[in-house]
Amino acid sequence: MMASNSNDPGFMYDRQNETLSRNEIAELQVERLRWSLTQVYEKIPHYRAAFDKAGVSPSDLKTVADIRHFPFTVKTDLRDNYPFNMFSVPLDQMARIHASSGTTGKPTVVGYTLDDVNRWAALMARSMAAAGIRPGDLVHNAYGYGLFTGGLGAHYGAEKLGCVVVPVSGGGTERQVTLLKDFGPTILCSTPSYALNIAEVAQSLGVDIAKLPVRRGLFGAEPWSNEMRAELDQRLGIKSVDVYGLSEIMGPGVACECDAVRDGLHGWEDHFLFEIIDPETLEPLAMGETGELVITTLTKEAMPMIRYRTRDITRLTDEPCGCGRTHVRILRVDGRDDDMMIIRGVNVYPSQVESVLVGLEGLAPHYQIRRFKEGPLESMGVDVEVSPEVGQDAQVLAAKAAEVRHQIKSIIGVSCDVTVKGPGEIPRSEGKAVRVIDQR
Ligand code: DLL
Repeated sequence: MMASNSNDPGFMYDRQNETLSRNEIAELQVERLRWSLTQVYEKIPHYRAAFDKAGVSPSDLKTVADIRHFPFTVKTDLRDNYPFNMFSVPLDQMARIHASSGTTGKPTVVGYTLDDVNRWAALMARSMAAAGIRPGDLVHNAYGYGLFTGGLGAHYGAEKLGCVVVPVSGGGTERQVTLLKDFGPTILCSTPSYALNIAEVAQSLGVDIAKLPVRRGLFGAEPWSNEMRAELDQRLGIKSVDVYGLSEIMGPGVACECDAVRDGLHGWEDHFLFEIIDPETLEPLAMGETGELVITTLTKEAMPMIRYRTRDITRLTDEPCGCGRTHVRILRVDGRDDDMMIIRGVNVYPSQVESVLVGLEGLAPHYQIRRFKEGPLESMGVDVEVSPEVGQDAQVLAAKAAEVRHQIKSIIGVSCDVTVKGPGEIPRSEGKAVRVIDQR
C-alpha cells in the first residue's frame, strides 16, 4: 500500500488539471461554458424559455463574467420539470438516475450519461486522492447506497482510485463496528454525524476505535464545525477531511479539502464554475465575500445546470493553497440559508451553535436546535446531552444548562432556551443529522 505523507499531496491522480494556471482555468471555462449554454438552449425547453425571457443567447457569452447575464436555476425549476424534463438526452441514452427525497412533495430527480458517471468517478477519485486516500486503501463506505448520491459516488470514486471498497451503506451500527474491527479498513466514508454515532456505539461495545487501522475519514453531506472535526479526529484517532457536493450538480466530489492543508475545499473548476451571490439582491459578490454559492456545470451531458442556486452560504478564495492546487477553495459551508435563524437581529447558523457546544466540559456532542416563535419574533431553543460520567442530578443539569446559555450568549450574542438532556435522549443519525426542529 502506498503510504501518504506530507511530501505527497495526492497529485498522482490528476496533476496537470489540478495545477492549471488561473489564466488556463479561465480559458477552459469560457470554452466549456459556451458548450454548456448551447447544449441547454438547444436541447432543454426550460432553458430555451428562460434564456429567451431574459433576452440572452449562448453567443452573448464572451468572458466568464458574462455568466451574470444568464438566468438562475432553482430547485422549483427541477420540481416543475419532474421527472425527466431537465434532461438533454433521451432516457434510453442515460446510464443512471438519482433523486433526493426532499422534505415535502416530489423528489428532485437527476440523471447521468455513462460519460457523466465516469467523469463523476474521476472527480471523486481526484477528491479522495487530495484527501490523502491512496490506491490499495481499504475503504469502509458507510454513506447510504440508493437514490442518495453519497454511497455510489464514494464507491465509484474509490474503485477508480484503485482502492478496495466495502459497500456497507448506512445503518446497522453494531455491524459497522464489527466490520471496522474485523476487516481493518484504513478509510471511513460517512456523514460526520454518523461517524460520531459509530464511535459511540464502538465505545459501548468495548471496542477502542481509535486503535483500529482507520487513518482518514472522508466526511460530508452536512455542515460540521471545526470543533466537531477535532472531536472526530480525537475519538476515532484519524484525520477527518471535508468533502462537498450536491445531487443537482453531480453528487459528492464537487469540492474537497486537501489532506495537506485542510483549509477550504478545492472546487474543481475544470468541471464547474463557482460564483457567490448576494441572496437578496442576486448580484455577484467579489472573491472573499460571504453569500450564496451558485454553481454552473461545464461538462455535464445528461443534466447540465446553469447558475444553480445551492442555498449554501459560504465564501471563496483564489489565494494559492499550500498543497499546490490552483483551483478556488470554498471555505467550509456554514449552512443553508433555510437553516439560518435571525434571533433579535443576529444571524445564527446551527453550525455556530455546534461550535460552542462541542468541547464544552461535561457535554456530549449530540444536540438539536428548536426554532419557535415568541409573538412575532423568532426564538431558538437548544437541547444538548450531558456526558454519561456527569450523571443526571437535576441540579447539575440545570447548572450545565445555565452555563451553556451563558456561553451561547457571550460567543454568538443571542439568548436562548437551553435544556440539558440525559445520555441517549437526542436521536442519533445514520445519515444526515436532523439538527433543526421547526416549531414555528
Ligand atoms: O449530500 C452529496 C454528498 C454526499 C456530499 C456525500 C458529500 C458527501 P444532497 O443530498 O443533494 O447531496 O445534499 C446536498 O448537502 O447543498 C449542502 O447543503 C449539504 N452538504 C453537502 N456536503 C456538505 C459539506 C449530498 N461538506 C446538500 N458541508 C448541499 C456542508 C454539505 N454541507
